Amino acid sequence: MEHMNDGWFIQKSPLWPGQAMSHQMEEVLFNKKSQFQGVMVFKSKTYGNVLVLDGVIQCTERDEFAYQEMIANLPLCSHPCPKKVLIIGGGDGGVLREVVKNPLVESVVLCEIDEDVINASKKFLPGMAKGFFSPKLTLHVGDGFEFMKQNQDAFDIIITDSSDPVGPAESLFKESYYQLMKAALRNRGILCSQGECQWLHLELIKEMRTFCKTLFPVVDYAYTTIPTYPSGQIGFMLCSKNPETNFKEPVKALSKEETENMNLKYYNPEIHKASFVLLEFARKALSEA
Ligand code: SPM
Repeated sequence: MEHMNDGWFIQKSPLWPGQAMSHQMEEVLFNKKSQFQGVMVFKSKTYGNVLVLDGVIQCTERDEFAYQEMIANLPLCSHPCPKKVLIIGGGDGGVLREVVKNPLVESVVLCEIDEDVINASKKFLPGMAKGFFSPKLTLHVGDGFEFMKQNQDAFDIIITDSSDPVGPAESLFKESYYQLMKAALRNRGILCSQGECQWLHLELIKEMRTFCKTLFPVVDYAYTTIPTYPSGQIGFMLCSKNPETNFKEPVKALSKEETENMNLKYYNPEIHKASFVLLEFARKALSEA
């Protein structure tokens, strides 16, 4: 309840010191301490239903597409044949919903550690959770590290849709996790991971980019804008095992018709290219990394 005051949800964390964003609440729909974290869904006044884990907004019905479409399509449209996809995390189902839209994708494994997130999302975020009903899906409730140890050289694409680097997701921002993803990827595989915010976490992004460059021949960083994440944006770390990958130029540029048929509201080939153009202070810092 520390994040709620007088009908407002206040997003405070040591990860963004000295700032806090608030959303007016209409009703708390779900609130439980799961085996791993606090899981809450509330109905907001202007952003629809909102999923909160350990006091931090994960997605809102109004702006979730800005994140889910980008973390899914940046890697998918950078790979010539993304047949087998693994999603680590992503228990709300939104990234899954985007991945299964791609006709080249034949199968998807979603590995989420917290079943309470999946169940709450199915009930209160049906627009995101509809991915769970795709015949392409194999759902694995369990630990991503353990899953990848058992599944090496298996995937064309690995997407890590995690919460922030505190609590259950902390290890997903470490080199040992990227080593495991590298081993779980096929020969020319690509990964895309939640990569935090240029305004808030530049040191962490630099550190990650530095160790990624020791593991992969191609590493790049892109971002999306999204009102309900602190400072209004979040980034993606992209790595490829294929030295010929150029993330900035989609190998598969979706036509206007495909964009419409896939019901995309944020991603298109121009946004794909533009998302790698960094703010000057970040470009400078990362080019030194
Ligand atoms: N499928 C949506 C899950 C979202 N995963 C990312 C959540 C990040 C929330 N914190 C953003 C803070 C940015 N510094």
